[in-house]
This record gives sequence, C-alpha cells and structure tokens, in this order.
Amino acid sequence: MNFTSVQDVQDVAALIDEAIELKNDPLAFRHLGRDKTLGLVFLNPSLRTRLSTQKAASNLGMNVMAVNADRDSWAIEFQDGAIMNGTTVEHIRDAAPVIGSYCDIIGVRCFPGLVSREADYDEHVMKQFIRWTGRPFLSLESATLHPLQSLADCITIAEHRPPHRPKVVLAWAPHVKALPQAVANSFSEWMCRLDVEFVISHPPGYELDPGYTGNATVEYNYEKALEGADFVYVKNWSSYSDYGQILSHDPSRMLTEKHLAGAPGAKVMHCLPVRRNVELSDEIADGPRSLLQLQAENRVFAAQAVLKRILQKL
Ligand code: SN0
Repeated sequence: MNFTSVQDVQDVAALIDEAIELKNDPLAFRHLGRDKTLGLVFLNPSLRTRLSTQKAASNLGMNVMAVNADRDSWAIEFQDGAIMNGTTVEHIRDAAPVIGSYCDIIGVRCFPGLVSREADYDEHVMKQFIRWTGRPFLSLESATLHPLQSLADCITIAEHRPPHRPKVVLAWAPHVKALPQAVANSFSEWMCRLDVEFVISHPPGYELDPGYTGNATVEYNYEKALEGADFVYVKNWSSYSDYGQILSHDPSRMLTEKHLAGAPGAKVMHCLPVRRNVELSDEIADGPRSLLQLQAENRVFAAQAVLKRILQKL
C-alpha cells in the first residue's frame, strides 16, 4: 500500500474517524510497529512533517531513521543513463534499494523543481523511489501533492464542523518566493471528497490543474469568495499555466480581520510555515479564528492513521 494521494484512500470519512480515534488514545496500537523500521528521506527542509511522522511512528512502536538526502548524504542522480561526472554522487537505482533493504516503509519529501511542468507533474523522483526501494511508500510532500497535510486539514475541519454544510475557501495569498502548487492541489482533491461547498479564490493566472480541483467554484473576487465562509485556507502557490512564475504580489490578498467582515464565524487555516504579515496578518495568526497550531498537532494523527493502515497490511 502506498500513500501518495487521496486516490489511495477508499473511505476518506473512515480514515478521518480512525485518526480522531488515535488522537483520543495515541498508544492503543503501540505494539503494531514492533521491530518495524520507517525510513524518512528528505530532499527538502521540514519541521512539522519530520517531527510529526517520527512521533506517529513512535506511538505505533516503530523505529525511525531519517536522512537529509540533500545535505548529510550523497547527492542523488535521478536521470537514467546519466554520465555521472558532475555533482551527483550516486544513482537512485543504487541508493534506493539500500534504503529499502534497511526499512519496511519509506517516506520521501521531494519538492518540484518548478522549471519543467512535465517533469514535476510526472513525479519522476517519487516514482523512482517507489520503484527502486520496493517498499510501501509514504509521501511527505511530492512535487504535486501533500496528502498527509490534507488529511490533517480534514481532521481539523471535522473537529470544527458547523451544524450546516460548511463553506470552505482556498485563498491564494502573496509570497516572496515561487512555491509549489502541492498543498493547494492536495487540499483541493481532498475537499472534493468531503461534503462541503468548496470555493477557490486567486488572481487570474493562478488556476490550478483541473485534475485536482474538479467541480470547485473559482471566484476571482476575493470579497465575494470570503462571504459566509466557515473555513478560509490561506496558501500561496506559483502559477501552473505560466509554470512556476510569480504573477502577482497583490498585498490586498494578505488575509486580515477586515476581509472577514462578511464571515464572522470563519476559522482560518494554513499549513505552516507562514510568512506573517505577507500571507496573513499577526492578528489572524494569533487570534481566536486561527486553527494553525491545531492543524500542526493533527499532523501526528494523520501520519499515525496512515502508518497504522500500512503496518496492518505488511
Ligand atoms: C512549502 C510549500 O509547498 O509551499 C512547504 C509547505 C508545507 N513551503 C515552503 O517552501 C515555504 C518556503 C518559504 O520560504 O516560506
């Protein structure tokens, strides 16, 4: 069993329930992972993903080994047939089976290059890890998706669900850097599987790959999009059509209390790390609407529910 996308989950509601059950009794399956090893490979930085996944594995009694493959280890070559006389030191065909031989489950973080849309959306790096480790695979954010984050977001929404069908708004916010579309793609495809009204708001040119957004409503008018929102998920992403480019710095899309006059009950979400006073204001991050810390806390139980299911199938 691999976990790379919501497509790997048959019953999203059951997985959310399972995570909430684990949150209520985190050590209930502490013998399940005995003598099993989780290997975590980071090609990019991480705080929450690394610590929450380690914590989840430890709650299940697993051993964990983590490596920063960009820094503490040899630079990996992913191109087939490469003449390796440059900066990369070992090929994924050699490195991955080694990791696979030490571990029962492999988690990998591999951000997109944001240069070639074809290469990024083909998930070449992730596919190579899956192929050459030969082990169950856990995405720790790939080039296009961040499913453990989205599952934690679904748990957080479930915990704060109003009595009516909630309106969830994915709100593009400005940023200083060109960021992946992964969090936004992933959040969209998970929202399409929940019983919610899902609206996406961004400046023109930031349309996401329709393969992930399904029938979501795109509302370019930010004020209109936020009207009556129950959850506002703030996130920056770079352009998908003008691939990897920054098309707007519009400061009026930094979420502030003023934006939420028409959404008095709105809760605000962000996956972190957040650029305060660029993506959203301090008053939002530190105020009573903020679910930011709860989302981070729920990362543990998202990872634990998924690891539990993988362990049960080993
Ligand atoms: C990553 C992203 O995909 O947007 C990871 C989010 C979980 N975020 C960043 O790379 C932020 C970098 C920055 O400089 O703010």
